[in-house]
Amino acid sequence: MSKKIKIKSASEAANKVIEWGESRNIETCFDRAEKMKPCPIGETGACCKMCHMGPCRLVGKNAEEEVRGVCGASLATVVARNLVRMAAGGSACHGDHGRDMAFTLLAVANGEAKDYRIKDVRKLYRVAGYLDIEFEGRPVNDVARDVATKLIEDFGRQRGEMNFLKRAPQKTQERWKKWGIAPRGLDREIAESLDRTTMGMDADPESLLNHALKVSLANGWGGSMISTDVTDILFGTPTPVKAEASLGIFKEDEVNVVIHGHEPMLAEMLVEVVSDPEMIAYAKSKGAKGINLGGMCCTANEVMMRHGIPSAGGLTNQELSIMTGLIETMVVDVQCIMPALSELSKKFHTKFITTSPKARIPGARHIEFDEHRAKEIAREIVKAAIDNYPNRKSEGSHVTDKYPVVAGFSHEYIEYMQGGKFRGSFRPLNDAIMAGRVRGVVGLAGCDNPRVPATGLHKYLATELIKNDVLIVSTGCSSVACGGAGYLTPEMALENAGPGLREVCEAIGIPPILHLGACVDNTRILTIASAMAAEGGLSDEIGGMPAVGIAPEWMSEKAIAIGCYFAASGVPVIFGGESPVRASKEVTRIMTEVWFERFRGALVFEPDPEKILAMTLDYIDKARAALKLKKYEPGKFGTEKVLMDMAARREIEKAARPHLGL
Ligand code: MSK
Repeated sequence: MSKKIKIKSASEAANKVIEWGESRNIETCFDRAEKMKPCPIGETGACCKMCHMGPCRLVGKNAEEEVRGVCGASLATVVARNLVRMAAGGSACHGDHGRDMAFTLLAVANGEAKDYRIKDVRKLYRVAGYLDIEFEGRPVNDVARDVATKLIEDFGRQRGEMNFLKRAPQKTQERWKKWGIAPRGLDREIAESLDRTTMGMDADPESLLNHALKVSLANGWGGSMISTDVTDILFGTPTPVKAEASLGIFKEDEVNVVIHGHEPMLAEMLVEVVSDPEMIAYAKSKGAKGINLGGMCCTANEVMMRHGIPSAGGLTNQELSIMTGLIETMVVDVQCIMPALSELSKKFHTKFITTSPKARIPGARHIEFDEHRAKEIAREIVKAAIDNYPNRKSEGSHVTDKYPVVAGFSHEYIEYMQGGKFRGSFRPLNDAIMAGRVRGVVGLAGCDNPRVPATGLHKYLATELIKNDVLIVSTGCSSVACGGAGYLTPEMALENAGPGLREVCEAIGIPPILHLGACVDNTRILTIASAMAAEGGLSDEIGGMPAVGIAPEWMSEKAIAIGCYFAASGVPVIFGGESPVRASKEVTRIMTEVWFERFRGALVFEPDPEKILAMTLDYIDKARAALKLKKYEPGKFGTEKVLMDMAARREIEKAARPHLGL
């Protein structure tokens, strides 16, 4: 790379493409981030545009209490209202994803979406159990219809509580009840968020922030959890799978199709269609050797977790992948799609296709997805890509960098890997934490961001945390960032993990960073934390565990909603970048001190990555001390049960099921 170019991404492959683009005056999000300075008032949460007496800029040298808008709203009120609206926006987006999944399950159960079938019946029964739906001896589709119907009803529930709340530890639920944040239906909490924050409504920052927690819980333990469960039911619960990541996944001699966004319904069909012999023959008739499907952002995570489809990257790689010049079609579903892709694709031969009525982009070709005709639509898209192959020009930055990845760690598999099908539990992990072999657990999540060297904070924190014997569970673009750096392999543990974590990873043959899925799959972390609480020996609720959530490069309202539902569930969460609530000391105090007192979680903003690391280890060590666990000392462990390796697990299964001749 030439010296004069400022590092924009922490990925070498990304920087090569950025440099190539700069030499041809092709603008990307990195250039726009440089040109577009954040609004200094809005960035701190101090701008109120809820009515037309303003917008009011609540700035000035006076004390916080004295700064008021035209209506007299205080700075704390305005900042809190803005946070509630962000949480509601994020909850609506991820929640709608869950709703779409539930409607697809209903269509499958009714025989109306014939290209799909239920792949994980065991998971369907497990979810039916949570919902008190009888499943023994009933036809699978009847159970699925009841499950889908009950889940869909939960979105619009007007009274009572959402069904999945009862999956949380009892003590965690009691805290929600005590502080009035156990959500009814997701739709009701979103409507109330908009209602409360309108001019002349709720002006009490504490009450407003309570509602930010409530609407976010409706997403975390409702919309997003429904998405994770239904996706597993329909497309299979992930188990470890090998894949590859980074911009070098594209093939020069094949038709390259990129699927980008979040929802996996179309992506699942594309996986089938690209390996259809008829389609491959058609691609060969156009001079290509085959069809190569790659993923982007969280749709990539969905199909990587279940099929080993490679990922080209996260948020900041979407434009760069088109700039490789190798993409025949980029097809998008919903969420995190930069409108810039439309104009950019015209500079290359790439066909840019939108598919959701909720995410139309001017200049794109629109082929609307409909789960009732899923395969037919997927075939139309792949055919359009093949037809475009002869139009490929030599123009583009053909990078070759790619890394091996091991993904596919569902919470069910994590339980299985700790004891096999018949003795699966979280006992070994809890024991390893109690003995100090594993210092604690961090959920590393969230977006990558062009305002920092993109993916760099994920990489820094991932390596430093595992050095400190912290097990990482990752999701979303954080997983993509780690995968694109070669961190999601068991070898990463051998080379970089502290001695205790290394031993644990070696015993079971896992990476020290477990890829749990897309950003809706943060709910898998809630399930794991609940299982650890139920297992005993640590905290008997999610709060108080030696566990922290980090989103060092977040940018989306969805991240705010996730941060809030983790805080309400009892997890201290640290976000990178400047705080969107920093205009108000009062709001900052409530989100850190008051939330910690009430729920044992918090949402803290800290731009300095070294401080994020120090705060994380401090939270973990304080939780260990409060639980009276052995003081963490690298290389010095207490005694605990040894984690079972693969051979030991097979032995147990063999003994339990001799007829299978395993
Ligand atoms: S895609 S919300 S940039 S994680 Fe889930 Fe990535 Fe953030 Fe979108």
